[in-house]
Amino acid sequence: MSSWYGDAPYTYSSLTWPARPWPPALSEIKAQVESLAGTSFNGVLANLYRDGLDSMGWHADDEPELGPDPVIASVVFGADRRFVFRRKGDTAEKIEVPLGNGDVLIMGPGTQRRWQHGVPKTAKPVGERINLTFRRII
Ligand SMILES: O=C(O)CCC(=O)C(=O)O
Ligand SMILES: [Mn+2]
Repeated sequence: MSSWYGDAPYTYSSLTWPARPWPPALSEIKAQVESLAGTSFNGVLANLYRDGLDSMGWHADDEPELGPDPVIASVVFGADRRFVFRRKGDTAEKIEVPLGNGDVLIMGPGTQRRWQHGVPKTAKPVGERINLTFRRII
């Protein structure tokens, strides 16, 4: 389950999300991740993983409206889930980044061009997880 907040519309997985005003809590988090990432964002995709069956398949956030080499900041709340990277050209090796409640992952230049990432399903009993990915629509 996802929703988009931002100054511009965003097309993601063939769906177009309209521009939507920033709730105060999200603009506060945005300001903090902007200072961590050293760049500015104008939208956030919020994802809710209700349990271990909710997942995110392999993908790169490389839509044209993010520009040629976007920086994306990801903030996690709630349950621990596996967050995994694999190279676009060599998918055998997986690199897992442990992300827990309150963690921030900055996916810097080159990440979306060269890597895919995803959050696999898990059979373990896990609670809800919310992920915020801050993006810049050009
Ligand atoms: O939930 C996550 O940690 C990743 C979400 C993600 O990759 C996305 O929204 O593009
Ligand atoms: Mn992504």
